[in-house]
Amino acid sequence: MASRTVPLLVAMALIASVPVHATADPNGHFPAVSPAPQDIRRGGPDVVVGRRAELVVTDTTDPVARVLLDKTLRERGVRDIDVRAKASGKAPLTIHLGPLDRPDIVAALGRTPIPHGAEAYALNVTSRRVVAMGGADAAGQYYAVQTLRQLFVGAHHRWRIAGVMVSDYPAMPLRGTIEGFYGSPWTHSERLAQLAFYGAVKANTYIYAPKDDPFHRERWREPYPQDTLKELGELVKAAADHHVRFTYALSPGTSICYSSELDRAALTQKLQAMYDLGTRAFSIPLDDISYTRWNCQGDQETYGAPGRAAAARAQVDLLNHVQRDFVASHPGTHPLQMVPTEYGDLTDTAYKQVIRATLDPAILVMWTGTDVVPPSITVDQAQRASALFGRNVFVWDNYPVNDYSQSAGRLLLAPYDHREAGLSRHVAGIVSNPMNQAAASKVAVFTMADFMWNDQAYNRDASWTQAASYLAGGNPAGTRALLVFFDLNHLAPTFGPQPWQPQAPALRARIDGNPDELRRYVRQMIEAPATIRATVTDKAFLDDAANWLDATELWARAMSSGLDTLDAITAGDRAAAAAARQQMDALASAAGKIRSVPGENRVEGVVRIGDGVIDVFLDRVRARHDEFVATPPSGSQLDGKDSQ
Ligand code: LTM
Repeated sequence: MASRTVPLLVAMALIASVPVHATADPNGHFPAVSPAPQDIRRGGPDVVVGRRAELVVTDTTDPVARVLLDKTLRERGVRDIDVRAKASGKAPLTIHLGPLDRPDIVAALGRTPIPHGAEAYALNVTSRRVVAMGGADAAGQYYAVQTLRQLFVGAHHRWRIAGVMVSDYPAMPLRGTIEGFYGSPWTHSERLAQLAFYGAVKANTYIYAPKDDPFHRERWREPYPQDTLKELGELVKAAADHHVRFTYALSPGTSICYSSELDRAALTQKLQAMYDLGTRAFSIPLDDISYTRWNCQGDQETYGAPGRAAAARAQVDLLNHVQRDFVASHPGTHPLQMVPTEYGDLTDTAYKQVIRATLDPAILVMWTGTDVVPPSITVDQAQRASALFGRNVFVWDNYPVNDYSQSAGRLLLAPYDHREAGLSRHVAGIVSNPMNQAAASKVAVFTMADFMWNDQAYNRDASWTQAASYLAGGNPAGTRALLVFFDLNHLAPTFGPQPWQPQAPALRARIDGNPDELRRYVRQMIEAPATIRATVTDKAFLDDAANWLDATELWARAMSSGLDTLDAITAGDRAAAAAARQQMDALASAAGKIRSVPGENRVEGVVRIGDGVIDVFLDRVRARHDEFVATPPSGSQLDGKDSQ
């Protein structure tokens, strides 16, 4: 075996040194990979995938990555997978998976630039039908396979792997979501599906912090019932299976007595129960609580009269205690995270001064931006926030969350935007706070994960298209239909009157443009719901979006009748104009009656689709028609038509 292996390694090193075509491939001659890798370039021709493959793995191979690789190959028609510790040199396709420094992987990576740092990986597809995937750690190996999954081109039974070299690593250490909204918490199966999705988009963090889980906030002292604990244990395990860090958050601020030994013990007991399930990351959110009153007389005696500085002293006491006496004494536990009570501004206050000066430097501090729902986050703002809290802040980004009144009746499906490239240098990471609707949140979270991995390369439209393609399983018609649907749900509100993302920009551009083009687009809107239902296999997404899909079709048909009305007016056909107008009004009235699904949107209401654009267009048609009706027919009337 050894005598065969050495020449193979030499041969592979030679292949790698053969000069190849371009460096980066600006023409996109290989599939788009999301999140965009730091460095991807064509290294040689595509490699054909047949029924047989050899997998070179050792005990240094990440088991989770290996399972994913096996699944990937089988999905692409590979039936016969030969697993070995050393390559035979005879297989039609050989795949090496393991650490970046394993000799066979080093050799097969050839000229591929070797990345460094946590979660980094390199991947090389060589013309000798060898694929090398090496990770800086177990997560890196897993991410290499997640990239490989996107490199298959062709179709059923005729698959190829694009001949590329990839050298990749995340820009931010912490990337993912915080289930931190008000309203009905996600279900167990929704959470399991989310964890798999995070793995696919290379997000490594899920923070469990549902405001309306009573055991998380209002009844924080009480242990979880056994069946809930069992489910939490399953989540911890599922997270690990996707290289996601399950982070348990306990939010005691509504009732805690900071100076009470009993309360501190209750808090650490609750964390201990989660540690025993395998949790190795913890957070103490202290957002949305009053800090101008104490919950007990003891705090008044220990910290003085209530106020910002006193609140910060009490919180720091508790948090430093948890970091020192729980986190530091529990092997494998990551530094504690916290959400300050002042989480959404850049004002230096007595509260922030105490946090900055006395909070254990190991503890991560979250920050939502310059507001609760900020319209933008700049590098300068992040730098200032990091200076105020004395450490790089961890961004809790309130997008696409829809638990507040301005988002009543909405799905927020716009791509991540107005977050400045370069943030990765000044923040510890970003997590999305998603919608009550877990599956529909995938659209925004997909694009956010793109930004978190590689903020410098982030392109909102490209990422949005990739998100649509992901949901449509690569189906082009499904992807197009989803983009039309997303556009009608593009509006992202703030707490103020001005939304931070505009509504339906693509439709608005067509309304302002060529009428024929608008007709074609309205037809696409009418057809989009049926196409989406036929192509998107994620049933949970279809359920989340059901009422919005129904509303889309009705509003689109109303627009179509509106266009008919305008055409009839142009033709001077009074009867046809009246009939089309009547139909338009009936359809708009039916569309305007569709409401959000009870129990889903925290703030329920009429489903809003393309509002401010469709309704404005229909009003314009009404005004035009009213004017037409009020104008006496010119000349004689023939067959109910005005003379022209
Ligand atoms: O944003 C933070 C830190 N806390 C709460 C969230 O729980 C809530 O989901 C968002 C949006 O309403 N606003 C908050 O203040």
